[in-house]
Amino acid sequence: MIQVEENEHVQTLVYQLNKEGKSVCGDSFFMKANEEELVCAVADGLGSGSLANESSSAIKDIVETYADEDVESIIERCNQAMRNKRGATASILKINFIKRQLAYCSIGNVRFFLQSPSGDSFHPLPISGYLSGKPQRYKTHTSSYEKGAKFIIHTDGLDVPNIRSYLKQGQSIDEISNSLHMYTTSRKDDLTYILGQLLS
Ligand SMILES: [Mn+2]
Repeated sequence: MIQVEENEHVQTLVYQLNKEGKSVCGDSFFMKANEEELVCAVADGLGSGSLANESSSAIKDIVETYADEDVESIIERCNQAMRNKRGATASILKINFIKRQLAYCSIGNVRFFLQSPSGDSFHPLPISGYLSGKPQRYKTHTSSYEKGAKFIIHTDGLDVPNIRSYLKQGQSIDEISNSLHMYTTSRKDDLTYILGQLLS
Protein backbone atom coordinates (compact mmCIF):
# COMPACT_ATOMS: atom_id res chain seq x y z
CA MET A 1 0.00 0.00 0.00
CA ILE A 2 1.33 3.42 -0.88
CA GLN A 3 0.18 6.84 0.20
CA VAL A 4 1.69 10.02 -1.18
CA GLU A 5 1.64 13.52 0.29
CA GLU A 6 3.13 16.43 -1.58
CA ASN A 7 3.31 20.21 -1.48
CA GLU A 8 5.88 22.90 -2.32
CA HIS A 9 7.90 22.08 0.83
CA VAL A 10 7.94 18.32 0.98
CA GLN A 11 7.33 15.18 -0.98
CA THR A 12 6.56 12.00 0.95
CA LEU A 13 5.63 8.44 0.26
CA VAL A 14 4.44 5.69 2.59
CA TYR A 15 4.91 2.01 1.96
CA GLN A 16 3.29 -0.66 4.11
CA LEU A 17 3.05 -4.43 3.90
CA ASN A 18 1.46 -6.89 6.31
CA LYS A 19 3.36 -9.82 7.72
CA GLU A 20 2.82 -12.92 5.61
CA GLY A 21 -0.54 -14.55 6.34
CA LYS A 22 -1.89 -11.60 8.34
CA SER A 23 -4.97 -9.73 7.19
CA VAL A 24 -4.38 -6.85 9.62
CA CYS A 25 -1.19 -4.82 9.88
CA GLY A 26 0.35 -4.42 13.35
CA ASP A 27 2.11 -1.22 12.24
CA SER A 28 0.28 2.08 11.84
CA PHE A 29 1.29 5.47 10.56
CA PHE A 30 0.05 9.02 10.42
CA MET A 31 1.15 11.70 8.01
CA LYS A 32 -0.08 15.21 7.35
CA ALA A 33 1.56 18.16 5.63
CA ASN A 34 0.37 21.75 5.33
CA GLU A 35 2.08 25.00 4.32
CA GLU A 36 3.85 25.24 7.66
CA GLU A 37 4.79 21.76 8.79
CA LEU A 38 4.86 18.04 8.30
CA VAL A 39 3.72 15.78 11.12
CA CYS A 40 4.35 12.10 10.80
CA ALA A 41 4.37 9.11 13.09
CA VAL A 42 5.12 5.43 12.74
CA ALA A 43 4.14 2.86 15.38
CA ASP A 44 4.85 -0.86 15.63
CA GLY A 45 2.37 -2.66 17.89
CA LEU A 46 3.82 -5.50 19.99
CA GLY A 47 3.18 -8.88 18.41
CA SER A 48 1.21 -8.99 15.20
CA GLY A 49 -2.34 -9.06 13.90
CA SER A 50 -5.33 -7.31 15.44
CA LEU A 51 -3.99 -6.88 19.01
CA ALA A 52 -0.86 -5.25 17.62
CA ASN A 53 -3.01 -3.08 15.38
CA GLU A 54 -5.16 -2.04 18.35
CA SER A 55 -2.10 -0.48 20.00
CA SER A 56 -0.51 1.07 16.94
CA SER A 57 -3.76 2.46 15.55
CA ALA A 58 -4.50 4.10 18.94
CA ILE A 59 -1.17 5.90 18.54
CA LYS A 60 -2.09 6.99 15.04
CA ASP A 61 -5.40 8.41 16.33
CA ILE A 62 -3.70 10.33 19.14
CA VAL A 63 -1.10 11.86 16.84
CA GLU A 64 -3.89 12.92 14.51
CA THR A 65 -5.89 14.49 17.34
CA TYR A 66 -3.00 16.23 19.09
CA ALA A 67 -0.84 17.05 16.06
CA ASP A 68 -0.52 20.70 17.19
CA GLU A 69 1.31 19.77 20.41
CA ASP A 70 5.05 19.22 20.66
CA VAL A 71 6.42 15.76 19.92
CA GLU A 72 7.19 14.92 23.54
CA SER A 73 3.71 15.68 24.82
CA ILE A 74 2.16 13.74 21.94
CA ILE A 75 4.30 10.69 22.68
CA GLU A 76 3.40 10.86 26.39
CA ARG A 77 -0.29 10.88 25.42
CA CYS A 78 0.43 7.80 23.30
CA ASN A 79 2.15 6.18 26.28
CA GLN A 80 -0.89 6.82 28.50
CA ALA A 81 -3.13 5.25 25.86
CA MET A 82 -1.13 1.99 26.03
CA ARG A 83 -2.18 1.25 29.64
CA ASN A 84 -4.78 -1.37 28.78
CA LYS A 85 -3.22 -2.46 25.55
CA ARG A 86 -0.22 -4.52 24.52
CA GLY A 87 2.00 -1.56 23.83
CA ALA A 88 4.01 -0.34 20.88
CA THR A 89 7.22 1.26 19.75
CA ALA A 90 6.73 4.62 18.12
CA SER A 91 8.45 7.61 16.54
CA ILE A 92 6.99 11.06 16.00
CA LEU A 93 8.56 13.60 13.66
CA LYS A 94 7.57 17.21 13.12
CA ILE A 95 9.26 19.34 10.49
CA ASN A 96 8.71 23.08 10.46
CA PHE A 97 9.26 24.40 6.92
CA ILE A 98 9.34 28.07 7.96
CA LYS A 99 12.04 27.63 10.62
CA ARG A 100 13.72 24.79 8.74
CA GLN A 101 13.82 22.82 11.96
CA LEU A 102 12.79 19.31 12.84
CA ALA A 103 11.88 17.72 16.16
CA TYR A 104 11.90 13.98 16.71
CA CYS A 105 10.93 11.82 19.67
CA SER A 106 10.98 8.04 19.74
CA ILE A 107 10.76 5.00 21.99
CA GLY A 108 11.90 1.63 20.72
CA ASN A 109 13.02 0.25 17.41
CA VAL A 110 11.40 2.55 14.86
CA ARG A 111 14.38 4.16 13.08
CA PHE A 112 14.94 7.57 11.55
CA PHE A 113 17.67 8.73 9.16
CA LEU A 114 18.01 12.12 7.53
CA GLN A 115 20.62 12.80 4.89
CA SER A 116 21.46 16.30 3.69
CA PRO A 117 22.90 16.94 0.22
CA SER A 118 26.15 18.37 1.70
CA GLY A 119 26.83 14.99 3.35
CA ASP A 120 25.64 15.80 6.87
CA SER A 121 23.39 13.18 8.34
CA PHE A 122 21.13 12.99 11.36
CA HIS A 123 20.37 9.68 12.99
CA PRO A 124 19.16 9.82 16.61
CA LEU A 125 20.13 6.66 18.47
CA PRO A 126 17.05 4.61 19.34
CA ILE A 127 15.98 4.40 22.98
CA SER A 128 15.26 0.80 23.93
CA GLY A 129 11.86 -0.25 25.24
CA TYR A 130 8.29 0.44 24.21
CA LEU A 131 5.31 2.52 25.19
CA SER A 132 3.39 0.55 27.82
CA GLY A 133 1.67 3.16 29.97
CA LYS A 134 4.41 3.02 32.59
CA PRO A 135 6.37 6.20 33.40
CA GLN A 136 8.80 6.85 30.62
CA ARG A 137 11.59 9.34 29.95
CA TYR A 138 11.81 10.93 26.54
CA LYS A 139 14.42 12.75 24.60
CA THR A 140 13.49 15.21 21.88
CA HIS A 141 16.10 15.52 19.16
CA THR A 142 16.13 18.70 17.14
CA SER A 143 18.04 19.60 14.02
CA SER A 144 18.06 22.05 11.17
CA TYR A 145 18.13 20.64 7.65
CA GLU A 146 19.19 21.63 4.16
CA LYS A 147 17.01 22.01 1.13
CA GLY A 148 16.97 18.68 -0.67
CA ALA A 149 17.50 16.58 2.48
CA LYS A 150 15.95 13.13 2.35
CA PHE A 151 14.71 11.06 5.24
CA ILE A 152 13.23 7.71 6.12
CA ILE A 153 11.33 6.48 9.17
CA HIS A 154 10.80 2.74 9.27
CA THR A 155 9.72 -0.14 11.47
CA ASP A 156 11.95 -3.17 12.05
CA GLY A 157 10.15 -5.10 9.32
CA LEU A 158 12.49 -3.25 6.95
CA ASP A 159 16.09 -4.36 7.38
CA VAL A 160 18.42 -2.66 4.94
CA PRO A 161 22.19 -2.82 5.32
CA ASN A 162 23.57 0.74 5.13
CA ILE A 163 20.24 2.43 4.51
CA ARG A 164 22.00 5.82 4.43
CA SER A 165 23.67 4.94 1.14
CA TYR A 166 20.21 4.83 -0.47
CA LEU A 167 19.39 8.31 0.81
CA LYS A 168 22.75 9.65 -0.35
CA GLN A 169 22.29 8.76 -3.98
CA GLY A 170 20.89 11.51 -6.15
CA GLN A 171 17.63 9.74 -6.67
CA SER A 172 14.02 10.75 -6.24
CA ILE A 173 12.11 9.15 -3.39
CA ASP A 174 10.20 7.07 -5.93
CA GLU A 175 13.48 5.67 -7.20
CA ILE A 176 14.70 5.02 -3.65
CA SER A 177 11.44 3.22 -2.92
CA ASN A 178 12.01 1.04 -5.99
CA SER A 179 15.54 0.25 -4.80
CA LEU A 180 14.19 -0.81 -1.40
CA HIS A 181 11.73 -3.20 -2.96
CA MET A 182 14.14 -6.15 -2.72
CA TYR A 183 14.18 -5.75 1.08
CA THR A 184 10.40 -5.95 1.39
CA THR A 185 9.79 -9.43 0.02
CA SER A 186 10.48 -11.65 3.06
CA ARG A 187 7.35 -10.47 4.97
CA LYS A 188 8.60 -11.97 8.24
CA ASP A 189 7.13 -8.95 10.02
CA ASP A 190 4.79 -6.07 9.29
CA LEU A 191 6.73 -3.41 7.44
CA THR A 192 6.19 0.32 7.20
CA TYR A 193 8.32 3.14 5.95
CA ILE A 194 7.85 6.81 5.25
CA LEU A 195 10.30 8.29 2.77
CA GLY A 196 10.50 12.02 2.25
CA GLN A 197 12.41 14.82 0.62
CA LEU A 198 12.44 18.43 1.81
CA LEU A 199 12.11 20.69 -1.19
CA SER A 200 12.48 24.18 0.22
MN1 LIG B 1 7.97 -5.06 13.85
